[in-house]
Amino acid sequence: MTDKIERSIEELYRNDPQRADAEVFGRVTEPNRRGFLGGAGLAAMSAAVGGTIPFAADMPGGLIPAAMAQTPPASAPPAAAAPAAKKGPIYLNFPGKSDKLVVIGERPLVAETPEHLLDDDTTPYEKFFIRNNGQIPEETKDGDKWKFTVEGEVNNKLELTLGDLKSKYKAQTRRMVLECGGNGRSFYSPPASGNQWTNGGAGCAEWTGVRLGDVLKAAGVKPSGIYTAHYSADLHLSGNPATPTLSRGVRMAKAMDPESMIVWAMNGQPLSNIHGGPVRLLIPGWPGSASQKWLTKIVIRDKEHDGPGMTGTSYRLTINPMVPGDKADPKNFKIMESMPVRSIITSPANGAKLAAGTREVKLRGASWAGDHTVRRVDVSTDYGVTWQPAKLEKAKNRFDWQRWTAAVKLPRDGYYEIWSRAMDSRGQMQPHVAPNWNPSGYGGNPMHRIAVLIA
Ligand SMILES: Nc1nc2c(c(=O)[nH]1)N[C@H]1C(S)=C(S)[C@@H](COP(=O)(O)O)O[C@H]1N2
Ligand SMILES: [Mo]
Repeated sequence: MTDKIERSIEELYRNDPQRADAEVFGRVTEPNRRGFLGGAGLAAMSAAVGGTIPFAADMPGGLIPAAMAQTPPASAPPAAAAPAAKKGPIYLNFPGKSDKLVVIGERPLVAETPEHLLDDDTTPYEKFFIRNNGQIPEETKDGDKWKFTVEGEVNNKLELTLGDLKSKYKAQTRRMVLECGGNGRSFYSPPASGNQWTNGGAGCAEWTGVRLGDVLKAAGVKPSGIYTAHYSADLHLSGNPATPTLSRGVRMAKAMDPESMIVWAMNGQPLSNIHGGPVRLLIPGWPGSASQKWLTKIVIRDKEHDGPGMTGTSYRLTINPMVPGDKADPKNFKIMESMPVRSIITSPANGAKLAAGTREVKLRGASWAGDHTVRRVDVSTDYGVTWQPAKLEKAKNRFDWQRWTAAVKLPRDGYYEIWSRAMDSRGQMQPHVAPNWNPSGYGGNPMHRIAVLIA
C-alpha cells in the first residue's frame, strides 16, 4: 500500500463511503468469499481505520466502518449534506449549554447530544438536546402568572395559571426520556428529509409537574372527547401569529396515562425557556413533538387532531412498507405513537483510542423503548457474530431509561467495533439498519456502533 492509496481510501470513506466500500471489498479476488476482507482491500481498510482489524474476517461485506460512518451533522437538506460534512460539525453556542452539543439545524435551532455525552443517569440541563420548529419566545419573567386554558369537548372550560397548577393539583416528579420522533433519522438510506439526528435527539431528565389527566378530569372531558390538541406561544418562523408552529395531540388514553404530565421543573430547577418554560407538556414514550413547549391551550376534540405535524407524512409511519426513496402515498401512513426500542453506548466514545495492550474495555450505556421496557441489551465486538449480555439496571419509574454496563475482552491490539442492541418487553429488537423507510425518517433505531482503536 502506498501512502497515496491509503489516504485516498480514507478520503473516499469520508466523502463517499458507499464507493469506498465497493472499492475495498471489490479488491477481494476469491469469488466464493464475497464480503471477506483480504489482501489489498484489508490493507486499505486497516490503513483507513488506523490499525489492524483482528475480526476483519467477520466484517460484513459492504459495511462502512464505524470510524468512517459518523454521520455528518447536516443543517441543510440531504442533497447538500455532503459538502457541509467536510467542514465538520457545528457546535452549539447557547447560554448554559455544553459547547459539545452539535447543531443540526440553525433556523429553527436544533441541537443534538453526542451519545458519549448521555453518560449521566440523569441528563443535566447543559447536555439536554434542543428541538424547535419555530421561533424561540422571549423568556417569561413571572412564571407563576403564565396562563393556559383547557377547552373543547369539556364540561368546564378551565383557565389556569402556573400558580394555580402548583397550588390546586398534586405534584409528582418522574425521571423520563424525552425523544424526538426523528431520532436516528440520519441512518436512513436513501437519506430521509429533516434534521439529521444520529442518536442524540433524546435525554432523560427529572420532570416535576402534575398529571395531565388530573387537569382533564377537573375540566370534565365529555364522552365525545377522544383526542387532545396542543397549542403554544412560539411564533412560526414566518412571524405570522395566525400560523401555529406545531400543534400535535394524543389519544385520550395516552393523555390520561398517569405519567403524561404538565411540567414546570426539570432536574429540580424551574423549566428553562429553551425547554418550554414556564410550562410544557411531557408525554413520555411518544414522539417529543407531542410534548408541547410554552403551553397556552389544550383543546379536547371529538376526532383525531389535524394541526401542523399531524397530517400527511409528518410524525407518521407507513402501514405497508414502501419502496425506499419512492413518492409516498399519504393514505398508507398512520400516526406514530410509541417510539421504538433503542440502545446507545455512552462510554467509551466513538473513536476512542485506548493504550496498547488494553485487553478489557468497560462499557456503559443507556436503553429505552417508548411505551415499553427493555428486556435485554447485548454487545458484540466481532461484527455481530457473537453477543454477550450486558447488565441491565432497573428503571426508577416508568419511562425512565435503563442504564447498562458490560465488560468486553479484546484479543489483541487493533481496530474494533463495539455494537449494542436492545430488545424490548415485546421481543422487538433493534435492527442492523434503519427499518421501514419513510420520507421523513421516523423510527430509525439501528444497533449502535462505536469504533475503538487499541494502539
Ligand atoms: N411549542 C413547541 N413545542 C415543541 C416544539 C416546538 O417547536 N414548539 N418542538 C417539539 C419537538 S419536535 C420536540 S422533539 C421537543 C423537544 O424538546 P426540547 O427542545 O425541550 O428538547 O419539543 C416539542 N415541543
Ligand atoms: Mo421532535
